[in-house]
Amino acid sequence: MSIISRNSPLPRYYQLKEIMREKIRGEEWKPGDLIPSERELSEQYGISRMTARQAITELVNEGLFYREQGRGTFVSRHRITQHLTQLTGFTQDMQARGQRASAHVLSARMWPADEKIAERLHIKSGDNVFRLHRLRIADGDPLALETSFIHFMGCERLLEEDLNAHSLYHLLDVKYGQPPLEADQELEAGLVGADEARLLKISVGSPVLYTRRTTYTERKQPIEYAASMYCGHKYTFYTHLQREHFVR
Ligand code: 16G
Repeated sequence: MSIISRNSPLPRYYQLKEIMREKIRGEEWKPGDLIPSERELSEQYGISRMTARQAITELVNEGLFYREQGRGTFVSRHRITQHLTQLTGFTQDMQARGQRASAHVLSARMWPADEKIAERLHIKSGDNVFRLHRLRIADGDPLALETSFIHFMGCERLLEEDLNAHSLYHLLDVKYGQPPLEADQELEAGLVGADEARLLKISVGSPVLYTRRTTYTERKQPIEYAASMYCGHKYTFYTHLQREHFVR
C-alpha cells in the first residue's frame, strides 16, 4: 500500500500510518531520519493536515517516532525488529543492525529443573541445568532480560565462560558442538514489575513482551528453554505470512 484509497473502509489516518510503518520496515526511512512534515504528507497523499497529524501522533505514542521541539519528527532509533522466521540470537540480531551487543550477567549457576523446564528440555525434574540470567544491552541501552536454562552433556562447563562478553549461541555452536538449529517461540504481552523496570531503566507498568523459547539442536534435541522480557516500545517482532492453497 503506497497510496490512500478513498474507497477503503479503513480511515485515512490509519492508511497513512500503515504506509509510514511500511517505509520503516522497508528501511526507506531509517532510525534517526527526519520524516516529512504534516504539510508535506498532506500534499503528497491528498489528505488534510489534521489527518496527517493524527497518524504521526499515534506513531509517536506507539514509540515508532519521536518529536524534537522545533526540529520535527524523527524515526526512533531503538526499535529492534526480530524476524520470526529465522532463528537468531541477540548478538547476531544486534550485529545485523550495526549495534554492539553485550550482556550483564545477573546470575549464572547450576540449577535443578522444575517440572515445566524439565518437560521443555525432555529431562527429569530435579536434573541439573545451567541457568543464566542476563540483562541484554545494545550500544549501552538495556533492551531485554533473559533467563536461559541450558541442558546438554557437560553443560556445567558453561560456568567458566565469560557470558558478559560472549554470545551464548556462538559458544554452543563452535565450542560445545550444540548448534541452535530451530526453536519454538511464544509471545505474550504484559506489564513490567518494579525489579525488572529498574534493571531495564523503564517506568513500572510499562508494556513488555514476554517470550518463551525452546531451542533445539540436531535431531530436534532441546538444548535451551529461555524466558525473556523485551521492552515493548523498543521491539517489533516481524513475520511474513503467505496464504496456502489460494484458489480464485
Ligand atoms: C535470544 C534468545 C535467547 C538466547 C539469546 C542468545 C529470544 C526470545 N531469545 O535473545 O533465547 O539465549 O538470543 O543470545 O529471542 P546470544 O547468542 O547473544 O548470547
